[in-house]
Amino acid sequence: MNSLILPNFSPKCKSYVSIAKDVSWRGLHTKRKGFQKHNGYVKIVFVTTKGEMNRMTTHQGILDFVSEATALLQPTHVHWCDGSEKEAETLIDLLIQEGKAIRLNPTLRPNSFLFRSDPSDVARVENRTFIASKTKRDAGPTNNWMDPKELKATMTSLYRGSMKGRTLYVIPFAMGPLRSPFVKYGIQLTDSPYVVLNMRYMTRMGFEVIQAIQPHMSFVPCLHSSGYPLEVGQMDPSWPCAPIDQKYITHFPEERLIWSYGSGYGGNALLGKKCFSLRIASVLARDEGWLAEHMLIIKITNPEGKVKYFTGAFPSACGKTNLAMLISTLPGWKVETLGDDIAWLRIGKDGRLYAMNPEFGFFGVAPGTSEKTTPIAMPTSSKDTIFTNVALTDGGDVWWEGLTKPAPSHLVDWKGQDWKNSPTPAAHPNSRFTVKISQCPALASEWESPEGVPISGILFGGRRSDTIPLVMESHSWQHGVFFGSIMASEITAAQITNDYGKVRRDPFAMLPFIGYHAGDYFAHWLSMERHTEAALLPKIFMVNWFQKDENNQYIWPGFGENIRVIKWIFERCDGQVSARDEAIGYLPYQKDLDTSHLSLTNHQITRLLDVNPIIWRKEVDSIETYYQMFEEELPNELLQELSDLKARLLK
Ligand code: O2Y
Ligand code: MN
Repeated sequence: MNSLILPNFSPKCKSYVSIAKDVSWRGLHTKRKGFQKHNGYVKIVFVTTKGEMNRMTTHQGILDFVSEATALLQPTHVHWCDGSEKEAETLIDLLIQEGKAIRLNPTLRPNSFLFRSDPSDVARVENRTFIASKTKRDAGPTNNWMDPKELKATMTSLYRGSMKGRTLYVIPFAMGPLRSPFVKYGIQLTDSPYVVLNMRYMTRMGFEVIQAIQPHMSFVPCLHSSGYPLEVGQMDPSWPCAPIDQKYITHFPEERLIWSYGSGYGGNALLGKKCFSLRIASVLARDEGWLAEHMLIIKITNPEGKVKYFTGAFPSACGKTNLAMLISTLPGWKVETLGDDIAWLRIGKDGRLYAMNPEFGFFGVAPGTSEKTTPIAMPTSSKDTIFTNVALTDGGDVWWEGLTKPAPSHLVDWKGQDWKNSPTPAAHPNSRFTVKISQCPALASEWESPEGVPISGILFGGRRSDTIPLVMESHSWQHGVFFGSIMASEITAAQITNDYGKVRRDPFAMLPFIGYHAGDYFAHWLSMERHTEAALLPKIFMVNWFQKDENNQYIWPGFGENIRVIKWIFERCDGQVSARDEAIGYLPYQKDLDTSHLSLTNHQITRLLDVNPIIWRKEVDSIETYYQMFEEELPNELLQELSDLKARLLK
C-alpha cells in the first residue's frame, strides 16, 4: 500500500487532485482508494504493487537510487516526471496558487511566468561548490576540495528529512539528442517544482528519456534538495532555500555523482547544466577521450553558400550570447545558432572535431538583452518563457535594465517592491529567462544532428582594454592550447565582485567548471593532437572586441559588426587569406579585415591589430606568475610555448 500525503490539501485544490490522477495516467497503475485525515494532512490512499511501480522503468539502479533517497529525504510524496504539457500546467497552477509564481499577461507574453528568488539565492555560489575527488591533488588548484567521506557525512545529515512535507520529483533527463550515440543520461531528484519546469526547457526530460535508459546503461545520479523541510503547519516561503553556509554544490567525480543542497537557483539547482555537462562531463571526457567545454556553437554561411561551424569560449560579460545569436551586418553573411553555452567535442570517424550541444534550452541573462544588443533573444523569449528575478510592469509584462530607455515610470522590482526610477536596479543583474532552444528563430536546422557538426575553428575570447589584438590565430594546436590556458578578462562594473578593472585569468572560460586538476585538463587538450592528423583539427583563434583608446572609448564597434572578424576567421580556415606572422600569433593584414562602411580611421585599425612588445613582456611576466599555481602539473609544452613567446618578443 502506498500513500500520498498532501499538506494544506483542500478538496477544492484541483492541482493536487490532478497530480494524483496523473499517477495512474503515467502508467504507475495506482488506484485511488479514498481520502483519510492524517495529522492535519489529507492522505490520499493508493494501492500500488512494486511490480506495477516498475513499469515506469525496470532499471534497478534508478529504482534503488530513488528508493534510497526517498528513505533519507522523507518526502511526503514521490512524483515521477513524464515531461508532459499537462504535468507542467499542473505544476505551474500549483505554484501560482501557492503564490510562488506569477502568470504574465497572456496577450503580451503567452504561457510565461515570473519567479522571484530569495534575495540570498541569486547566482551560482563558487565558494560553496566542491569537487570531492578522493585526493585533494585531483581537484587541483582551481577547485574547492573536500574529502568525499567527510562531505557525504555532512550532507547526509543535512539531507535527512529535508523533504518533509514536500514532494520529491524524479526527473529523468538526457544531455544530447536521444538518438545521438553520445547522449548521456541523468536522474535528478528535487523538491523544487520550479527546477522541474526549468529542467523541462533546459534538457530533454521525461517519459521518453526514462524509456531510453536501458537496464545496462549508466546514468548520473543528481540529488537536489532546497534545504527547507516543512513541518506540519509551517509556512512555506515563496522561494525555499538554506542559509549560505549550509549550501553545498558538490561533485564526486570518481562516482560520477552530484549532490546539491540549499539553493534553488540556476547552475546550483539545474544540475544538467554546469554540474553535469561541464564538471562531471569534463571528467568523463578526460577518461573517454573527448572534450566537455563552456562554448557556444555557431554556423556561418558565406555569400557563396559555403558553410563552416565554429565554437567559442568566452568568460562572462564578453558578449557570448550576442555572438551565439549574431545578426550579421555584412550582406550575404549569415549566422545561425546551435548552442549558446556548452559544447561536447569529439573526433569523428573522418578525423575532424565534431561539436554537439548537450542542452535543450537557454538560461539567458536578462539585463542588457535588447533589440540593439541581442535582437534574436527578443522573439526567442516572447512566449513559453520562465523569467526569474526580472521586474514586472503594470501591464503584467517583464522589464530589465537595458531593455528600453527610459524605464517604465512604475515597476515592481525583483524583490516584489514598488519601483519608480529608484537608484537600485529593478531586475537583479543575474536575472534570467529560460526557454527551449527551438524557439530561437536563428536556430540552425542541424542543431540536433546526432554526430554533432564538424568544427573549422575555435574562438577564445576575453575583455581586455589592451594587450590582445582584435583577432589572432595560433601557430599550431599546441600554441592554441596555450591561448586557451592564458585566457583572461577584465572584471566589469556589472559583475558581482569588488575587483572592478582587474584582469582575472579564466582558462578556456572553464575556471569554475573543470571537474579535476586544471594541469591535467591542459594536458588532455594537448593530447587531442595525438588522436588525429594536425591538419584535421580546427584552427584556434583569440578575439578581443574590447580594446579601448586613450579616451577610454571602445575602438571596435562590436555587436553585429563582429561578423567582420568572423569573416576573416572563415577565410583563414578556407585558405583564402594570408596573415602576418607575429611573435604572438598570425594577425590579419589590414586589407583582409573588412572594415567597409565603418567609421574607423587607419590609426584605429592599426591599433586594433597592433602587437605592443612592451605590453606583451608585462603579459609574459603575468602569465609566468599565474602558471606557478599549477606547479609541477603544468604541461611542459605550455612552459615551452611561454619561453618561445618570450624569445620571439625579444627579437
Ligand atoms: O547564476 C547562475 O546560476 C547562472 S550561471 C550561467 C547560466 C547560463 C549560462 N552560463 C552561466 C555561467 O555562469 O557561465
Ligand atoms: Mn556559461
